[in-house]
Amino acid sequence: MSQSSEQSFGELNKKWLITGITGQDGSILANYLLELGYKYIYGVIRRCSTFNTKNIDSIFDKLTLFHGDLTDSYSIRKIIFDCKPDYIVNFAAQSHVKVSHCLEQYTFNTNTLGILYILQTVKDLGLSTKIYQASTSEMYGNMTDGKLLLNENTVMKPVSIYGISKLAAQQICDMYRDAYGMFIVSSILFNHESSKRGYTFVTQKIIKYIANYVNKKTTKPLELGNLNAKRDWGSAYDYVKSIYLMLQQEKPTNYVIATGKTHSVKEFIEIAFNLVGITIVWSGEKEDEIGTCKETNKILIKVNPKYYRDIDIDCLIGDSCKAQKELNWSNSTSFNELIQEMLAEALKN
Ligand code: NAP
Ligand code: G4F
Repeated sequence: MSQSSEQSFGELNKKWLITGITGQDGSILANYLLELGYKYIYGVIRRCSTFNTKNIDSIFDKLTLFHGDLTDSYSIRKIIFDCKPDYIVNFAAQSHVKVSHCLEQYTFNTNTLGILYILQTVKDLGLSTKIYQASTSEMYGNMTDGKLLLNENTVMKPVSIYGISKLAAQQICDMYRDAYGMFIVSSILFNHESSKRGYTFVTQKIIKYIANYVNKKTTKPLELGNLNAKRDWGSAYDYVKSIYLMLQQEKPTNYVIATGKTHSVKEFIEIAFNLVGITIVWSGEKEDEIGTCKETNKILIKVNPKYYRDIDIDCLIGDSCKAQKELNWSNSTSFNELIQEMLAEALKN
């Protein structure tokens, strides 16, 4: 066996522990690691009264799953003690921004204290585990109107409980890295989507509606909140690859992962409907704004203020130059391609 094949054989025997493996990113990362040839992939799943494994059903037999919860420090300690992983990827989170204002304490317990339990355990056990923390563009708050691209050095002023909980988590990670020399990477992920995205996030909510409308499963309009918010939307498949690369570097540091382009919720709607031959015409203002089908005059989009946020971010757009340079990572899916992929998948079901 050559030295490099021995090295890659050694690497592929390393153990990965993924929290949040049933979510969008966790399930995509688990699939990607299997494709790369890794054998030991462990995941943390929560006890649920209904099935929550839809995203990992196709690879269920190739994974080792542990019941655990980031709010239960003992369960996290025990899982890490039993697995002694080479990598921990912490995707588990109460990841819904609007819900974070209803579940403030729970959001902190999961998103902030959860990673703290992981770090404490790895440190106490003296493991040399490489740790990844999923940070978010929500940490910036309203720092740009679209002209300034947000990067690793931009000042952050989060406006949601979710954003604040994640900023505190990132600061804890930075402190552990500086104080104890641990390999800890946080990446500031801008919005990223796929067909595995939860249905309460705006992109998948729109896509699911269009698929149902086309398949004649609904005739009612789609109700949404802030149609003018702008987000930097990328593909979860591209973003998960960047996370793998960050963990293969010699030195840990934080990275922004973004496409560098921003689009409004309205633009997403227009493009997605266009793909099924419908042109949306907007009229009215604020709560009275509606989107009508040009071809039939039927109202397809309505605003329902119940989906408004107590405070929202108007615009997000990121600068991933550092990741492009140091990781040789690049975004490979355009906004239109992302919408096409999500819609094609939804129309199959
Ligand atoms: P997601 O689909 O909402 O998945 C969240 C995962 O966390 C699910 O597996 C969920 O389990 C699990 N989880 C929630 N609370 C938990 C708890 N208390 N203990 C253990 N597990 C728990 O999120 P995602 O889109 O994959 O995002 C992955 C990570 O990246 C999250 O940390 C998110 O905050 C962050 N992030 C995402 C984006 C994005 O655009 N997707 C952008 C920036 C940052 P159940 O399946 O049982 O609910
Ligand atoms: O799809 P969203 O819920 O994503 P949001 O709030 O940007 O959060 C996502 O991205 C973050 C990265 O910046 C992640 F950290 C976080 O975990 C999550 O993955 O909402 C996007 C925009 C918002 O401005 C919202 O007000 O869409 C607007 N919107 C309009 N109508 C709606 C709706 N959002 C949702 N969820 N549902 C609506 O009916």
